[in-house]
Amino acid sequence: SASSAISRNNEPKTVEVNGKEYTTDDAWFNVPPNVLAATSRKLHLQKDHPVYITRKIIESQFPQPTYRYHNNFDPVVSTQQNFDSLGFPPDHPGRARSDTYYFNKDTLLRTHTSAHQAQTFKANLSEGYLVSADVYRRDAIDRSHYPVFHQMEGARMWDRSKYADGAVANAIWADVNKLPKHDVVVEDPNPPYHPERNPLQEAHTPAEAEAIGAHLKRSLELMVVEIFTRAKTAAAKADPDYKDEPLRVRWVEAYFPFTSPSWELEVYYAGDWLEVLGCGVVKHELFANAGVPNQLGWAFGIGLDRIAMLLFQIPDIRLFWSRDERFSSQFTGVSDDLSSLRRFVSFSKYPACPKDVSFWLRPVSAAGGNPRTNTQDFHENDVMEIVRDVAGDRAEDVRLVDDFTHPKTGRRSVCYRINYRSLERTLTNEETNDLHSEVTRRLVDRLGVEIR
Ligand code: FA5
Ligand code: MG
Repeated sequence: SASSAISRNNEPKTVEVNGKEYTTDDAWFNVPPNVLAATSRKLHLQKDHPVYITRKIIESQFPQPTYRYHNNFDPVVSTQQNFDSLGFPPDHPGRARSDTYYFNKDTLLRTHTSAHQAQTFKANLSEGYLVSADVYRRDAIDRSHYPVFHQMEGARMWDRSKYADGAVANAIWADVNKLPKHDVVVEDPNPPYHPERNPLQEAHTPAEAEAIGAHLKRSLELMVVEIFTRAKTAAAKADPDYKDEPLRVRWVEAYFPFTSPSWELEVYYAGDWLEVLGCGVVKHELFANAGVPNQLGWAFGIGLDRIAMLLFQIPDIRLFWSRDERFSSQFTGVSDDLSSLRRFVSFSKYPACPKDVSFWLRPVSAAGGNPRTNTQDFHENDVMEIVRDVAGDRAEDVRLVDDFTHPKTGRRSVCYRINYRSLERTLTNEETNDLHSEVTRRLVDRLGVEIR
């Protein structure tokens, strides 16, 4: 459970998360109560929750004991774990307070499950692992983004010292050939590595990088095929006229500071390519720093909530947090009998109440105030955060609907449309008006903007 001791100036001085206390620091602490409260939910551990079911299905594709499962790592980690150990440069934007929830300068809510790579490599308990966990990001508000979501990290390692010189690549290929085949057409125009865009590491021979990449891609394709086969079966059960659209999957090159080469896997869904995971060949430095310099292998990180949305056709990511029986009852028993998996049937939504707020940003020249709110440094996440803080789950989405720069004065004004809607009840006019006035008040107070 999460709680905080409130001091006189209304800023918590210590915060408790899952039974541990953290000292906050005024300059860095930026975790609102609703996000703090989410640390106790652990949806990936709640039997029959869609995130739990999705975890179980993916785990079934990465069997024990080759893969060891870790589902209880604490969400509070150090900047060392979340960033430094993974080679994030000191000025990486992900470290900014606008993107990450901090307790103090050195302590934060993990933004990804990769925060646990170093410790898991170091423990070196198995050839592979899966880490499932809640992760936290200050992000946009819409149907597919929520400040708390769940990731699963997977990794598979081989120990070079167990093989004769140069033979590890053959051993990895032998493991590739043990994997089942699938018949989905995968678009993959990418070379196994590319000197500029996606370089081979010095520590690897071309044959090693190719073998690791092949094992990685085949393993993840099999996982996606499994998910989508189950999703199709579930959809066909719900709708006898269901048209079976062939699964389309593609690999695109990517960049992560801790893997090279790196890729993302995208799935064609509802008329668009949807990114479902990032992955790559683990950088040698991570293994060397973890005291296991003979290891080589791959890692991936997948968004469980997004996969669960696809699997069950769940239209809004906030529904995962609902305690409404009409939601939870639809998944009862599925964990123990995956063949009973059905697509989600939407229940009627309560009415939405959109409200606009328009404001001028401070001119760049203006002295004082919060420098982040001048025309140049304005950061949309600060608006999102205020809305989330005030309205919590009662804000369905926030969209920029107008962005105007005055031709003479150069002053910029923006207009955001906030859609208020509860998943649990009809909001009264009075309540929505109160929420909106509080949002407006905080925009002025905290960001120093001028309401139009
Ligand atoms: C990462 O977080 C990397 N740690 C992944 C990784 C692991 C790469 C190991 C290499 C090796 P990224 O920020 O792209 O990457 O997030 C990974 C996945 O999490 C995305 O593909 C997406 O499925 C999911 N995800 C990211 N942001 C959100 C969000 N706001 N809401 C829901 N899902 C999200
Ligand atoms: Mg990504």
